[in-house]
Amino acid sequence: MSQFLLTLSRFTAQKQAASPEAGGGLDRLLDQIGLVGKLIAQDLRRAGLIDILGTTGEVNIQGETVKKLDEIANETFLKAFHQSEHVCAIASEEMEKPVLLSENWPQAQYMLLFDPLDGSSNTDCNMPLGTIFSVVKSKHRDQMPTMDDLIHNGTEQVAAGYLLYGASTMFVYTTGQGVHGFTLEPGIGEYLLSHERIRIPARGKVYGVNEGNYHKWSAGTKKYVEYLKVQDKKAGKPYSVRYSGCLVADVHRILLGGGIYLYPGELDKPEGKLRLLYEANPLAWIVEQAGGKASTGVMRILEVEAKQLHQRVPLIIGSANDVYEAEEFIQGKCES
Ligand code: FDP
Repeated sequence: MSQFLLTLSRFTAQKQAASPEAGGGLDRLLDQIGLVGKLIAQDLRRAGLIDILGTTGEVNIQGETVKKLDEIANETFLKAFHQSEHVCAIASEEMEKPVLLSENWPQAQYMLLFDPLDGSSNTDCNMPLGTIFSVVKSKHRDQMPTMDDLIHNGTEQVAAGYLLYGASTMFVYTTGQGVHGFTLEPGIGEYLLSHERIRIPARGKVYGVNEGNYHKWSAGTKKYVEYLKVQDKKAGKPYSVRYSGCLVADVHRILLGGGIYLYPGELDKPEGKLRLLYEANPLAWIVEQAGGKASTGVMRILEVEAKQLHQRVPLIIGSANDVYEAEEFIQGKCES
């Protein structure tokens, strides 16, 4: 816990002042995402008491059943960013196409991509959920961005982060100057700095993967996961499994304590399940900024060429030594 009482808005304003080259308004944009997070957290807290659990009966662009809370969280983002000074375009997991906010142009130069409610299978059983966001700057100063401008590589992000709705609500972000975590103090409705300059251990003792998919994996992925279970006290094995079904919660655990999260490609689905632009890229930047590593198994996530808004990518993320080792297995360079 930080020694000082520092709110998210004061902290981001101080960071912004220290690096004016980042461009104005990023601090206010992060603050607005924090507000969205408070509203979503409030809905989640009351979800069992009002009629917002279950599905809407619709299927989203990903072919997934839309939960009522997915839709509510997405709407909250739309309301918070329409007619605002913050962003000129937004894209979401829940929307087939981006929304261009010409009314905010030219004042707003940033574009926001997000997964409004990550881990939505957890909604109906009071388990952790998250929101993931990625911010990029519009390339053109003198013209409104087009829909294609939202498709960018991870190295172009200017801010990235997530909200974790667990026992407490946390806001974790990076703008390329380390990773900082804030915990929502519900009594006063403020995020207070609780985890300054998070560093991920170089190696951990935990792995997170949906092992029900074992028979769909490549031989290298199978061998790696088997290797983590070998009885070898000196090497710190076997590792423990921790998998909540919420990417944000699983990566957050690893960010703080070390280890590895995998959502690998599968034999008949080599692209994996997770989305590059608003899931893998922001989490990859966060983990790299904390000293960890994020890979597809064969290359750095942040360098994957973005071709489509809802592009999927395999994700192997966590402690640098663990991810390096996983890559060796996946690439067939290591047998045991
Ligand atoms: P969900 O589809 O429930 O929104 O974002 C995708 C995601 O959740 C991640 O949060 C989670 O880690 C993963 O999918 C869970 O997928 P499996 O059910 O296939 O394990």
